[in-house]
Amino acid sequence: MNLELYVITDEGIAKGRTHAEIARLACDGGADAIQLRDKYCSSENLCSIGREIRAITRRTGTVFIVNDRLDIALACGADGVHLGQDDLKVDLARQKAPRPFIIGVSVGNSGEAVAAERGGADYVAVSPVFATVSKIDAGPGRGLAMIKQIKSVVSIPVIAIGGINCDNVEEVIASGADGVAVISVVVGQPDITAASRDLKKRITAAKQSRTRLKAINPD
Ligand code: TZP
Ligand code: MG
Repeated sequence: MNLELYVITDEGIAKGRTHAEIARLACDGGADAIQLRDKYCSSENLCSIGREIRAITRRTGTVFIVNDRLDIALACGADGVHLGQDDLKVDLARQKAPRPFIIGVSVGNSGEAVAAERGGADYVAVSPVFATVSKIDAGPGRGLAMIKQIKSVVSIPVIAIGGINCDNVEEVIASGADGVAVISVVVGQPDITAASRDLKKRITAAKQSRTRLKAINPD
């Protein structure tokens, strides 16, 4: 499961592009995972958009996750669901959707991260690392130290989310994140494919220097 560059769809800032178009453009730019996120869409529409994105991501071998809705994720054949602290509990979701179905959980502290892993999560998203305008109720940024702290208490992948851009992605990866989940730095750009490619390149470079540094200084 590669979640290095995890792009979340948002039609509100996409300059007229649909969820499916965002997904296709981001996949073309090398996104490793796409999350369909829409808080206002009807279940019927969400499911049909989900089916479209399933077909797109199948062609590129990209992981496909649905936000909030386990029912929709299962109905449209997605690889997984992403749950917040106020959504369906992870252990209940896991009972309904055994592995290899992927379950991700947003966490804001070590306790939530440990509970998510124990409940059956496959990854946690540290949320938000920096302040963001893309999620109204995200709250203040928790900082890079939270990534390090959560990395030290779980063994599942830790994805960083919130306010991540081309200028700070290197330090986010250097802090131990296994991947970054983003909206505005990709979806809000005129060229989603180029923006994805650029961010992916920066993640790869940051991971290489992290590996080099670890080889020199294992602690
Ligand atoms: N969950 C926590 S922060 C966030 C979500 C969906 C928004 C991330 O968007 P951006 O534009 O990359 O800060
Ligand atoms: Mg949610």
